[in-house]
Amino acid sequence: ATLDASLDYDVLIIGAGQSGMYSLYRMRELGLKARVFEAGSGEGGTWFWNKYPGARFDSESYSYIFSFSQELLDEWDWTEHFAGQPETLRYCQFFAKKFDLKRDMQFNTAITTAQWREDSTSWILTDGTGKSYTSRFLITAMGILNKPTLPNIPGVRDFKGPSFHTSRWPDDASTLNGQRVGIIGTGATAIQTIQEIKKTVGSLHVFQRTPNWTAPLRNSTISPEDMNEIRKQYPTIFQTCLDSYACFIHSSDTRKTFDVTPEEREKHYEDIYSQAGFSKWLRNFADLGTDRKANELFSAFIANKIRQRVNDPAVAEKLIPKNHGFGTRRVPLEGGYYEAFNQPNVTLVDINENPITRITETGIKTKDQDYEFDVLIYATGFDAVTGSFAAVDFRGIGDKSLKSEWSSGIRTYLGLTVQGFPNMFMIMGPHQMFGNIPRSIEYAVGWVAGFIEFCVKNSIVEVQCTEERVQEWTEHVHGCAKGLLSNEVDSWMTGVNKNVEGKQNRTVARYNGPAPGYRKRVNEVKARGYRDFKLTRVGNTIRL
Ligand code: NA7
Repeated sequence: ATLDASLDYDVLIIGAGQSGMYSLYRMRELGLKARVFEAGSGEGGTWFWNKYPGARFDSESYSYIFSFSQELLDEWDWTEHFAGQPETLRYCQFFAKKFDLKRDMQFNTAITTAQWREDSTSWILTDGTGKSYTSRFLITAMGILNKPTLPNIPGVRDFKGPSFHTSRWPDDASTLNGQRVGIIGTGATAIQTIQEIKKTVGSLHVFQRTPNWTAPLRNSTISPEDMNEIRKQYPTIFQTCLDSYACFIHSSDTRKTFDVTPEEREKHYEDIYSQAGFSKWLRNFADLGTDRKANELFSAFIANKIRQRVNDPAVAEKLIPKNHGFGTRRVPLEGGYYEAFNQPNVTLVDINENPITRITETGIKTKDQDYEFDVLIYATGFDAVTGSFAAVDFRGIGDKSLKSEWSSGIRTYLGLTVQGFPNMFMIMGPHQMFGNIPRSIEYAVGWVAGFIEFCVKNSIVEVQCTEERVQEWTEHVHGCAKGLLSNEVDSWMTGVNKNVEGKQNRTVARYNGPAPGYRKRVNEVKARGYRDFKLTRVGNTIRL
């Protein structure tokens, strides 16, 4: 039964990734009737789609999972400190199976419209086949990197051989044995792909527009004994994450770059460089992300490491970023990326020197040369954060479209709700805290579940954030971004994707403040009894 017999469900959830799965779990726990819609044919979201060779965590596996269920923690063993995609997808499947989630999930179902109905205070969603579904609440759990974008290069559809985006990797492409391969892009995805396929391709040409700062991941296996030790550490691991700036296991040094002697500084740089995972970025001196001179110093340190690893000095120089500093974009991690360029069959093509003029039937044409390939790979990223929202026609009060609401800038309250879109909650929405994603998901889903429970208990049928609070939140989010070097650089985190109309200029797409501060603010809204929202019982607006 539903809360309102005229509706199909209490809660509809878009997306069966980790956000959607956990949302379903929590809604069921409240005794609500919920349904998840997923465009893919299986659960897992990011880990379902991104099955390109080499896809893996850049964060420690045991810090990047759900923490809420002791049983789940007890029953799941990680085999690598930084798990590969197949293992993480198995984890997602294990989670779904353990809690029997799939009976309330509908796959191969892309939601195309979502319309608020004022008279019945409910949402109606339609899928690609025209079927519709109604509910009181709506949770968007669509992920921040799920709309792949192809490059805006003429002829992008002309290539006759197999060509695909990394997040749509065909099963039969496997590792591209002996093939002549071209890859466009040098982001985190391309770096993982290149260092894996370099082992089997016949030849590989890497088309680079902007080099990225990357450093060793230093992955290793986890023995069953090690796993038992890690399991004992889980409470500490999760607490460490919650206490840190962006919920990672690593926290920055309390010292600033110029507080220490050059010798001490060099020693710290070498220490963090030799450690696994994001240490180089997140255990760096406190001012890496805010002090230009400090940032230049560490960038120079990494540049030297790159020079030491790449045989051809001219290639090394091309692989060193010149226009942005270390850590001002999400730092990709690698294992053997730079060494790929020492292989005789791998070529770096700097497309600033030699621009691509078009994709042809047989390969890529640049200003100076025609390249022929058997396979073309687009590692060209995503219409991030807002892209998944743009793919659904969301309509709120007065038929207002979400697209138009955000056309002159993202505006939300807490990154969780949007003015004029009642009863809609966003998990990993724009202006929400998302550092370590599972930590952030667990928090956001927990908060939303608390709010929905409150509504059910108090017979509240409509909740809406107010213009005043949205204004305050938006200003707060922009304020948090001030002074960060990362906000002076084009990246998906600053809302830029040159392949997407309306995403040519930088904006603030995510919450840049510290995670504990974010949670404090959002917890306070709950503690105040959600009075910051306009709350409506059947027929009357209340201020509780
Ligand atoms: P990214 O980080 O957005 O990288 C996309 C790459 O594709 C990047 O090197 C782009 O160069 C390049 N690109 C995009 N369009 C073009 C065109 N038109 N021509 C040439 N090169 C192009 O996406 P990823 O998938 O690698 O990583 C996304 C996140 O996933 C990552 O941050 C992790 O959190 C996991 P550009 O830098 O724009 O010059």
